Amino acid sequence: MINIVIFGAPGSGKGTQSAEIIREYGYKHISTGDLLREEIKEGGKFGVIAKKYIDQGQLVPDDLILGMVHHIFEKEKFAKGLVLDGFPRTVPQAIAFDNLNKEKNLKVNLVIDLVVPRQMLIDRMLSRGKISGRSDDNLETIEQRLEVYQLQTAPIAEYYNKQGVLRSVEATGSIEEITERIFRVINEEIPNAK
Ligand code: B4P
Repeated sequence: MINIVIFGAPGSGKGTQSAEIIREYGYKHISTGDLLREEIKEGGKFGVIAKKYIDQGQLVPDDLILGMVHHIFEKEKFAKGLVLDGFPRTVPQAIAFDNLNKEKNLKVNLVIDLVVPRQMLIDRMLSRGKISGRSDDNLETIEQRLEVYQLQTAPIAEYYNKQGVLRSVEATGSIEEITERIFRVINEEIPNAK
């Protein structure tokens, strides 16, 4: 099974581009953000805890996320490939994910870092906020999410760079242009991606 991590700041287009990769390569999608929003909608104990963090622009604690991912990873173990969207988001999550992969003789094959200027990230999330009703797409929470990204998530790039699996992609322009750049990188780095 091939693991592709879609990495980047909030609003960089991770969800949008994951959908394109899945369509093209037939992989399964694991989006921790989507999973958390489903939990919130269901209104259980886990969702109530997650909402508190998300609404403040903070990350949900690692142990909760890892429990959730472990469960989904087991469920999808027969997939041809996985697109991990929004996970890992901290270095401890990246280390835990490496350990989970090692147990199964798997690895992270490629990490695609979507690079977008800060103001464009803010504009994208504000315009999504107008239609999505997402409680974290308002200016105050967006600024907090961007700060948390710099402090807790950005260091993962160096972690994967040391493993030699990180590739940056300029994620500005039309969705189609960005998708083309991403497919090119996948085909170069993983010749058996399909
Ligand atoms: P996510 O759902 O992952 O939210 P996100 O980082 O803001 O990215 P998202 O996928 O929504 O946006 P995208 O870049 O696709 O996480 C939400 C919260 O859940 C986190 O803040 C955190 O609290 C928690 N969480 C999730 N995973 C966690 C983890 N592993 N550990 C701890 N906590 C976790 O797209 C942004 C917008 O841009 C879209 O509206 C899209 O339409 C638009 N867009 C995309 N490409 C574009 C383009 N080329 N041009 C114009 N617009 C574009």
